[in-house]
Amino acid sequence: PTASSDAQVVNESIVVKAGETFDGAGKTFTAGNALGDGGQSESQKPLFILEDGAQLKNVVIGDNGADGIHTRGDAKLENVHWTDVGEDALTMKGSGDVEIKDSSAKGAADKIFQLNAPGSLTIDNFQADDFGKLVRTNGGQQGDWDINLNNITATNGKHALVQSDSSTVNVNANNVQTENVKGMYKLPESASLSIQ
Ligand code: DGU
Ligand code: CA
Ligand code: CA
Ligand code: CA
Ligand code: CA
Repeated sequence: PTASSDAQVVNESIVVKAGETFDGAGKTFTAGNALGDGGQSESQKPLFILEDGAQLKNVVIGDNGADGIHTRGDAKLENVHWTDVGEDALTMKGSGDVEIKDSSAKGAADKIFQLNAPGSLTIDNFQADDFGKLVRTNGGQQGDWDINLNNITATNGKHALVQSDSSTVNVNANNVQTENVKGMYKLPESASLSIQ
């Protein structure tokens, strides 16, 4: 999908409360200046904050992506499309299991998924185009992360598909198709990587 011109401008992060579901019905949400400009400044705010157990579906994040989506625990996303990722697309801020399916992201100068708290990230049926890294665990940090990539198409990646500094990271890749992705898996020697 492309961003629609009648986008809802978000100037205050939308909080999806614990255990609740936010269904955007296919609408486009774009960040207003109060959240940031969609560039690489680290001080930007997210359009959505997903509390523990929240679900987000049928949402297009439009052409100011600011700091995207923050998760605070377990979360499920379905049919979520970033048309021009801002500083990053989604950050795990609290530990939990995050599942993303039937979704896409493009235009990420740097990272798409930033994992700052331990847990699992499971992605199924996802298209990534024009990005720095698809998945990055927090730079220089150790943590137990399980990263599961299923049915992924990734094109035009500048740095890596998955990059981690954690010696205990586990990466499982099942049907990952790439074209012009540089670096692929940048992991410590002791990490576990399984490619099917
Ligand atoms: O370098 O935490 O890029 O959450 C360490 C920092 C950095 C984060 C991250 C983010 O990794 O600011 O956007
Ligand atoms: Ca960042
Ligand atoms: Ca961008
Ligand atoms: Ca960020
Ligand atoms: Ca960055």
